[in-house]
Amino acid sequence: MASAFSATKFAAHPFNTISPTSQNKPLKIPTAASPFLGSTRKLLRLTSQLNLSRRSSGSVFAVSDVVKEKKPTPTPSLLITKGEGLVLYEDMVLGRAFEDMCAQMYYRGKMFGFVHLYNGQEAVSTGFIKLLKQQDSVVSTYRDHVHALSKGVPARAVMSELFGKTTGCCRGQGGSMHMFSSEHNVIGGFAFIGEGIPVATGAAFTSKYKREVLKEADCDHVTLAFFGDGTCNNGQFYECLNMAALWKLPIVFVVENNLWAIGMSHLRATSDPEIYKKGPAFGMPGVHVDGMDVLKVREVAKEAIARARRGEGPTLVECETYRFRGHSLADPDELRDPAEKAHYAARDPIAALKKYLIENNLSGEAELKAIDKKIDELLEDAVEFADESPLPPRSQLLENVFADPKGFGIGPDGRYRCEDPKFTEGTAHV
Ligand SMILES: Cc1ncc(C[n+]2csc(CCOP(=O)(O)OP(=O)(O)O)c2C)c(N)n1
Ligand SMILES: [Mg+2]
Repeated sequence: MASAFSATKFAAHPFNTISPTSQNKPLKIPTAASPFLGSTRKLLRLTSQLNLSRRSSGSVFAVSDVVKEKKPTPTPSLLITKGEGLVLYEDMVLGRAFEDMCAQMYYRGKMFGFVHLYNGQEAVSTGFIKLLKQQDSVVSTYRDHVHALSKGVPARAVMSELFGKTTGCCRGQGGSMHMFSSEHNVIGGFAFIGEGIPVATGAAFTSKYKREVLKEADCDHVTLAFFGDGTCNNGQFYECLNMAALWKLPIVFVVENNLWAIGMSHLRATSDPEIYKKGPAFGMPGVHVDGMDVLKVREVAKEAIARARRGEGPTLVECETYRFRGHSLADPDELRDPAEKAHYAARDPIAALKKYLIENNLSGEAELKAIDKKIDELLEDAVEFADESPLPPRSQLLENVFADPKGFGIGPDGRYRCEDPKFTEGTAHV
């Protein structure tokens, strides 16, 4: 197997940083001052630092690298089997099509509040989460639908949650930014940036505690914490890196660096934009990977997850990615440079994997089209199911809001106080 990412190299030294080689040309960042970017000097420094094609230390192949280097016949050195390739393809198509359907439903007034889509970033979710076991945990952000889908939460349950229906994975009480499923160990989408990182750190601590203190020898669960570039300027990120490294927790911090935090350029907001370098500062490996290439992401994820499972501690992985839509569906997306958008559109992770599968005779147009069709049907069904599902009863409003069932939410008669007419009149004695 043409790997990749030798495990020994990865784990050799906790202060290692590993960079990918890539044929992808780095984004040409404009040198003229722009109202949305930082100083030209800083940009020039970054352009030269991020010149991926000049990075040394061979390690992870890009889809395009492999396609270029290999003959179009399957060989034992391919990075994936046919079965694995189809799983990755189906998951990414599901993520993309689900989000496109969300946009349609949002504009038809079926969803409320902010809805943040994941289009363009699929290789990160798929590349990582498809390697997990059911008992491993995922912690997300407000951009969480696709993480939940990759982890196995049914499309019906995610769509119904978005519609605010009782059949949703949080019975309609969470909505777009709060996907949760204890069955699938999706332990939350979080609307406040950085808020999920301590929760993920706690989950990883639980796994370690079970294994080492409670002597549950088979507890080797790993937690993945997903969050964005903007979130890495938040204090909780640093506190948790410290704790995770100190206690060697089984966690992978996955930064989805899509270059923007709403309308704030990453380059303008961060003193050192190369986020992966912050790992070694805390004594854990930091890895940069092309997040538009699912095979590269998967190779990096494999080793980071295995390292955590072996009890060797956390890893910080920075995935360079891009969102193909605005920050949320309320964002007209007028700030970003069309040239930048075109640069990343040309690196669409689904198109790249499709090309790889076909050129290596792992699949063909007809087989992939059949997957696309299956996903379309699945989503039609999810929308129909969500639409027909009932809304939660009014009494569910205060459920899970108060820890003490005899507290504010429930009156002495055992009924919800909101059902007491005096409550809505504002005359109830609480
Ligand atoms: C604690 C906190 N401060 C501010 C916000 C407002 N806010 C919402 S999204 C966002 C940008 C986050 O960017 P990034 O981490 O790069 O994630 P992306 O949206 O790009 O996936 C901010 C500042 C928030 N949600 N929480
Ligand atoms: Mg971002």
